[in-house]
Amino acid sequence: MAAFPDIEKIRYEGPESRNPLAFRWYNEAEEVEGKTMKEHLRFSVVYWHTFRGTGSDPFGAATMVRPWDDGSDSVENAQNRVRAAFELIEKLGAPYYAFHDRDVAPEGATLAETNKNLDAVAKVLKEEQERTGVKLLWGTANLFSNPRYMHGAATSCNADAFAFAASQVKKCLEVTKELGGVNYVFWGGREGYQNLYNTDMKRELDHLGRFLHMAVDYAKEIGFTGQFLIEPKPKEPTKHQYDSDAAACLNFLRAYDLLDHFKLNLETNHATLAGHEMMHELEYAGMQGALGSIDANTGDLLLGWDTDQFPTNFYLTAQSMSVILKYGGLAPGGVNFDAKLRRESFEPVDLFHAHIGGMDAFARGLKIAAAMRKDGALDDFVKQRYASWDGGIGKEVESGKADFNTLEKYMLDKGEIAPNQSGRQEMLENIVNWYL
Ligand code: XUL
Ligand code: CO
Repeated sequence: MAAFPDIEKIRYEGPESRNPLAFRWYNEAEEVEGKTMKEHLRFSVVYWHTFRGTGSDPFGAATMVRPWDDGSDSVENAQNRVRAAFELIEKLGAPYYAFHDRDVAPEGATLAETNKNLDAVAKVLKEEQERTGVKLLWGTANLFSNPRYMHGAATSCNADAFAFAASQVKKCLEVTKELGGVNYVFWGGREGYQNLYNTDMKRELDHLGRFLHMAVDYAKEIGFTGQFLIEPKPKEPTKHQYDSDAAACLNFLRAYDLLDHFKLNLETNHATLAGHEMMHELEYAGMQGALGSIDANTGDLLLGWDTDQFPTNFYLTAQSMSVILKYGGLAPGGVNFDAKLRRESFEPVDLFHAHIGGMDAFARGLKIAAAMRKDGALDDFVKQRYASWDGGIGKEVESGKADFNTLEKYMLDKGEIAPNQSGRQEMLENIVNWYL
């Protein structure tokens, strides 16, 4: 039985369309900078919010109406849910999806039983992937929901929690490989702390380094060749998350000799919680060769937590896409909608409206970014702004020829610096608006 019987495949109808169940910008075959939109954007639907999100919050119970879900924790219900999920993903025309082990299959009484449940659901995931052609962008292990991880997983004070987490990641890597996943994500979950009075930070971070090396070794052992990604987030659930932002993650990876094996999965709302714009996080990762994938969503500037809303703001998506294009795209990563419906949007059709809006916002952002890049309006200004480094004393500094003695001599001779020029921020902000 169809889960969304009244909804047809979503089609591109162009910007003039007034059909809310059509794309106005996402035209998967349309070429931008020599690649199709589908190849650039590599959209992915998340299993956790989209198929396990109930709409409950600390003040009230579940609101979502999901006729295909019997509400039980049975393996059979989990398998039926997979069929509903692939119906939605296929009707949206999203080429990828992403999951946590515990979203797709229920935990059993023991680790062995849990692994068996996961295998039983993975079998249906594989069937549905083959039936629809939808692929797995990434898998990940949920190392935060179960109370055994109250003190963390790889950074727990309890060595058994580390061992359980390792077993869970081992199994999840096997399943991700079996399903042809092209990436594997580590979001820190409860890897962090609330208070240093009870925390040995050095020991916890050493353990996290060990844990990730074990994952790298195991991937090699089983021949999993997907890209490993770390997803930064500064707070929630713990007060101090170890992987707080792109810079902190890259420093950690460098300190523990893991840089060759990981890139970053950057999430918009996590960037804002860290006090950064998404553009900053993308640029920071990009310039270090570590831009892997994005979790596309948006926060609410009036609220200080991870609201995980669907992105609809062209300004934001244009900024993100301009950095992504600058660094050559996201593949094998993609644009993964780590976003959820408001609890008031409880009907199944709302899942379509949300994804259509997000996909259109990124498609429009891609076109805006490409148009700005084609005209070179910002690039030319930036190049010109740094022109003093292209020759003369600037070039001597960049090429390593100058030292403090030569610089002092240069300045003693010259007496004062060349006049500064305006940064023209307001003009550039206006120019960006030309393209919107
Ligand atoms: C949590 C978050 C996670 C990761 C995957 O804020 O973003 O869903 O994306 O574990
Ligand atoms: Co995320």
